[in-house]
Amino acid sequence: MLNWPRFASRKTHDLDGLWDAAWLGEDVDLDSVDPKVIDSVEKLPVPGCFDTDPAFVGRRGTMAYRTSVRITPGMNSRLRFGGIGLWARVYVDGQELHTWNLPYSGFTVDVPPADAEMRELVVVVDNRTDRAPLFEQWYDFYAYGGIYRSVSWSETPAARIDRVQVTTTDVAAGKVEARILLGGAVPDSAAVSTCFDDGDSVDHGTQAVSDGEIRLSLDVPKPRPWSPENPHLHTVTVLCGDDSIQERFGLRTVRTDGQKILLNDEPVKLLGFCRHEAHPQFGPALPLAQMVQDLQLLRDMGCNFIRGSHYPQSQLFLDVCDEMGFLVWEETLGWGHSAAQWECEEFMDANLRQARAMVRNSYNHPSVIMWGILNEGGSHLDETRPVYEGLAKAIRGEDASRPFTYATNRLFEGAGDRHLDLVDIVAVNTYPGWYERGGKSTRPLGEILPFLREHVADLDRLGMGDKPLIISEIGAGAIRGWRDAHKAHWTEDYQADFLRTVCGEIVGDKRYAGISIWQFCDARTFDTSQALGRPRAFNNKGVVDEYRRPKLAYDVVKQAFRE
Ligand code: ADA
Repeated sequence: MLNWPRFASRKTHDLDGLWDAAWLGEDVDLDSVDPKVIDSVEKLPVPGCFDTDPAFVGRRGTMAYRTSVRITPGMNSRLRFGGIGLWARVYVDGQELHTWNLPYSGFTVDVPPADAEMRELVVVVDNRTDRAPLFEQWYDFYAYGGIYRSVSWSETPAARIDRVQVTTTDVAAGKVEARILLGGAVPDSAAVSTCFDDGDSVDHGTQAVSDGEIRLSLDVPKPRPWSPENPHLHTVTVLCGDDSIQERFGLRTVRTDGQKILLNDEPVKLLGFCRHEAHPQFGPALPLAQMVQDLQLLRDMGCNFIRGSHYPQSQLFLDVCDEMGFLVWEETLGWGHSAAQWECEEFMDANLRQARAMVRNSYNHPSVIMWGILNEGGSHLDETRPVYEGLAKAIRGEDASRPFTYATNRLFEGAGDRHLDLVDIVAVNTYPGWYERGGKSTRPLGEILPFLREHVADLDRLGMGDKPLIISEIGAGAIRGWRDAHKAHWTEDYQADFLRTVCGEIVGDKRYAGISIWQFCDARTFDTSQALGRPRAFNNKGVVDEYRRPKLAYDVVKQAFRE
């Protein structure tokens, strides 16, 4: 189910469902796979993760998926994949068309026309971490394998509209800029008309195409702003040549002003959680019902904010956030990078491709209010400057309408964080009272407030005190059901006291523009490198467990946020 954009004039085939599948093994040479001789003995769901299925649980290796589709002979086509893990090669009728190695990122594949009506699609998927330059075994979340987001096949005209990016320039007056991105056989000029919601269509005559795009300034009739309290959405239908597209967007602006984040020119305090797209039985292939339930729980706790850690989000999830009025930080895939990665050209190239794809896929979601990169990267090192600078430039080049950030845990390291001049919003991950830092206090809870205050002082020292500050991670682990009068680490009691202390400081203090507590739900991680600090091979810092059953801290946060 890929909801937006919609292409009413195209024949689009939804390929979600049960596909044929074959496990090819753990040590497959991917270049020698012959898509024509795949002996499919299994059936697997798309979207789905093969390594959460009982038959293949925990396996690392190669799965081939196959389906077929009846299309109009002679038509150009375009496949849309919402996201795969970790690596995929796409074949149609035995012909290799595309290889993709960016997990979680949506991508498209152009399919040449053929005389046949029935077309066979084979997708070979591999979940070995060495296939994907942006995923490493040391990350603190499990690398799932499969086609874990929706797939569709649409028949396209030779000259097509790929997307229309809508940017709000004046909320009250309903003024927007529309950037019509064309693809295929791009003409020099094209007849364009637009229509908002279910209103009348406006003819814009013949427009010149420049660099594959047409830009228009448009007025939205009966404009209604989008906000968390009133998440009103508009649609725009654009006809251009023989193709048409309908995009959904919200009228809202977001910017920073000194230490504040402004939504529609009003200060907003971000209160929420970091959230993994994870479930023990589905991995990141969460059913819509689970996404909605997650958002209902977050809303019940009084949250308006989600940090989509640590990768590009499901488009379906963002659609629901648009409709339910959540504010989202979307970020590129990454976690605590190594020295070797900074020097690797493939790493930089993959980051750039991924950042651009993320912005292009999510541009029209009003819920997405900021872009992030490189969670806990080496931002204290001068040698990482080119990567941070390159990504900041690439993201701002794609979208100048949203603030840019990265989550740092390097305020203290060496001379401190070196790249905060690049961000619009400073975001700090910090774990006082959980991970030991020099045994400064006899009771770990006592470490929390001094450390938070030290972060604020650090920012002033680094000359960054006039930017908005978000505590982008802070949390404590708790095993659900583990209660103890000593309130030791891992009890629900300790986590509850911990988050009461944290929220007591941050919620009411204007210096903090927001908080995303680590984390919403317990999420699976690897049972290797992290094993001892991660009982059950889960990151247990959720205020609900992996099945969304609340811990004591749930009500603590609810009380603090709702006040
Ligand atoms: C880091 C990281 C999170 C998680 C957390 C923890 O800050 O960004 O993904 O691993 O630490 O639980 O320690």
